[in-house]
Amino acid sequence: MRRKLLAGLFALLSAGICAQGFTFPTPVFQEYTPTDGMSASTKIVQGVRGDKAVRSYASRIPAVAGGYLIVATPKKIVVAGHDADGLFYGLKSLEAMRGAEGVPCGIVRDWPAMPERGIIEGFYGNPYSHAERLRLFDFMGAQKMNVYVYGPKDDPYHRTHWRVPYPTDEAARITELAEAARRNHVQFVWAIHPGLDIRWNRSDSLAALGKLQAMYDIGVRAFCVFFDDIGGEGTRAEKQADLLNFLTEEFVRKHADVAPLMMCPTQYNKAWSGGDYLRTLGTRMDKSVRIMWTGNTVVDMITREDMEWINKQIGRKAYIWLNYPVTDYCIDHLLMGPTYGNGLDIADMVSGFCSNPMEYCKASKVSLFSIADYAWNTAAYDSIASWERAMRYLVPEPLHEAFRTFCENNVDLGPTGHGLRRYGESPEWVDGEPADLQAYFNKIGDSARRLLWAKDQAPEMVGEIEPWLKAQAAVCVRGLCILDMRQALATADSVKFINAYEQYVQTGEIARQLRSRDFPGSIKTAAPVVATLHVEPWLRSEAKRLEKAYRSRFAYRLDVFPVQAVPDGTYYIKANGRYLTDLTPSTPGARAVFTAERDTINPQRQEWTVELSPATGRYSLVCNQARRYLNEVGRFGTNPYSELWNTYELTPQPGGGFTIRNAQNAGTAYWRAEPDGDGLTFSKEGGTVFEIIKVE
Ligand code: LOG
Repeated sequence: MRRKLLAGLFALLSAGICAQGFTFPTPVFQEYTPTDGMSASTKIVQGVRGDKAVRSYASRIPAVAGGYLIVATPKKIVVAGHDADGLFYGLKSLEAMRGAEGVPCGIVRDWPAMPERGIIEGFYGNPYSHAERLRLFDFMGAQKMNVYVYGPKDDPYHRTHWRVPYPTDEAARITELAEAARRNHVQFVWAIHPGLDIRWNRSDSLAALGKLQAMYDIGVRAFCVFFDDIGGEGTRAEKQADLLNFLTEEFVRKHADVAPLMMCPTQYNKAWSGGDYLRTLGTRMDKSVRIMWTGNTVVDMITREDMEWINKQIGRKAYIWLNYPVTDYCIDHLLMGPTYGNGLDIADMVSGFCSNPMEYCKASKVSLFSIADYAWNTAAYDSIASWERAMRYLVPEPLHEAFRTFCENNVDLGPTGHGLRRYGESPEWVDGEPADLQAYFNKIGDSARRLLWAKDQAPEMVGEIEPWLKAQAAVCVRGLCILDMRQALATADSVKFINAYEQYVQTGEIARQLRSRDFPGSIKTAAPVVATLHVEPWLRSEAKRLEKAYRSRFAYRLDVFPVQAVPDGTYYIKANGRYLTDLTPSTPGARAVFTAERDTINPQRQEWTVELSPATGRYSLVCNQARRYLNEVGRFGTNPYSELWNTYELTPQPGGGFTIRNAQNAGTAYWRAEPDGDGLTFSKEGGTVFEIIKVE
C-alpha cells in the first residue's frame, strides 16, 4: 500500500508538481528515474566532469554543454555537471526539488535542447531599470536561461548616439550588470544599433570598433550589431557583412575571451525579405556570426518549415528573436496568457532562442518562465502546464488564485498591424444565465481588489499590473451595472435603469483615465484595457442594446444617452490623403504632422483613440503612440489634459467626412490641413474635411 502511494507521489513528481506544493524548475527533466523515499541528507557531493569527487559518476553525466546529473539517495546527494554551467543548473534543480521533507530520491539526467536560451531587451519604450535587470538575471539563472541581449531602443548610447561612450555612472552600472549576469551563468551581450546614420567608411568602422572596445574595457565580453527598423544607406547587405567581418577580424579574434558576434539583419522576417539581401549576408559574412530572425512576420511563432527556409537563405542556423510577449506596439495590453505556437521540433535548427519581453519586467516573467521551459526541453514542452507553474512560481498562495484570474483575463492583444492574436481569454465568462455572469464579474472584481490590497505581499508584480487591476475592477462594476440594467428593464423600473446606466458610464470614464507609466520623462504611456477579447465587446454591445430597448419604452431621462457621430474607437485621421501622425513621441509639445505613408513599424503613431466625452459631448483625440492628446494648436499637449479645452466637435459633412473644431475654452477655430503643409493650421472661417477611418 505504502509503495503504491509513493509510486503515485512520484508519478506526480515526474509531471513536475509535488504533493507538498513545490515546483520543479523544468517541467519534465530530460530523464528522470524516481526511487522510493526522500533524502534529507545534508551531504552534497558536487563537481564537474573530471573532478575527483564525481569521478565514479562520469559515465552517467550527459555529455552536452550545460548538462548535469543528480543522484539523490537517503544518504547523500550527488550533483555532477558536464561543465560549470551544468553544475550550476544541477544545483538550481536541486534547490527547486527540495521540499519540507528534503529531496525526492532518484536520478535526474538533464541537459538543454537549445544551446542558447534567453531574453533580448529589444523593445521601444521605457528601458528596464538597473534593479529590474539585476532581478531578471537571478530569475534567468534559476530558469536556466543563459543569454541576455542588451538592446533597448530608447537607450541613446545603444542607437541614436551609438558612437558615444557611456557616461561614467552608466558605464559602472553596465559593469555591474555584466558581473551579475556572469554570476548567474548568463552571457551579457551588449548590442550596438548604428544603422540609422552609419556611413560606410573607415571612420565609422573604427567608431564601431572603438565603442565595442570601450564596452570591453568596462567588462562586456559578447556583442551584437542591430540593423533593424532602418532605411537608406544603412540597409546594404554587403556593407553590413563587411562591418561584421571587420569587427570579427579586428576585435573578436584579437581578444581571447570575446564570444562570436551576433547581428540582427534589416530583413529580419520573411515578410520583409526580398532581393538577395539575406543570401548576401549568408555568403559574405563570417560563418561565426549568428543572424537573428523573428519568423515569417515581425511578430510570429516559429515552425520547422520557417526554420528550413531561413537557414537555407543564410547558410547557418538562425538565432530566434521572438517578438513575444513584447507589447510596444499594443501598449494598452498585458500579455499574461500561455506561451504557445512555437514548434516542438525546432531545437536542432536554431543557434539560439531569445524572447523580446514587455517593458513590464516582472509581468513578462509569466511568459519568460515558459520560454525557458520551451528552450530547455523543447520536445516535451506543454504550454498550459508551464503557464500554471509560472503563475504559481511568481505569485504563490495565498494570492495565486487571484493572480491566475488576472492572467486569464489578460491574454489577447486585440487587432494590430502585426496580426498576432492570442486565444482562450476569460474562459470562465459565458453569455448565459445572469447568476453565472454575476459570479464571473464578482470573481474578476474580487480578485483584482484582493491583489490591490495585498500590494505589500507582492510589491513588484502588483506595482506593475496595478493600473490593469483597477481596470479589471472597473470591468466588474460595469458588468454588474449591465445586469442591473437588464433586470430593471424586465421589471420596467426606469429609475433603477438610469441609475445603473449612469454608474456604468461613470465607471467607464474613471477607468479610461487610468494610466500606466505616466511618470515625468516616460517614453510611452499606456491606458490599460483588460478582457478585450470577449468581455469588453460584450459590455459595449449590451450597453447599446439595452439603451435602445430602454429608449423604445421609456421617456424618463433620455438626456443621459450620448449623441454620437463617431463611435468610440481607434481611427486614422486623414486629410488630403495623408495620415495625422505622432512622429516625435518623446518630444514634449511636438506638432502632429501629416505623412503620406502608413507606418507599419509603429502603426500606433497614426492610430487615434477617438472617444465621446460624456462631460462635454465632444470628442477627445489621443494618439496611441504615447497616449498624448492633441491640443488646440495642433501640438501634443504638455499641460494637464482638460476636457473643456481638449475635446473637439466632429461634424459630419453632407459629402462624407468630418470637420473638426475646437470648442468652448479653446475657442471655436476649425482645423485645417493645407495640401502642402505638414501640420495643422486653424481658421474661424471654415475647415478641412477630414476622413476619420476606423482601424480594423
Ligand atoms: C523591433 C523591435 C520591437 C518589435 C515589436 C525587431 C527585430 N525590431 O518592428 O525593437 O520591439 O518589432 O514592436 C520591431 O523586432 N520592429
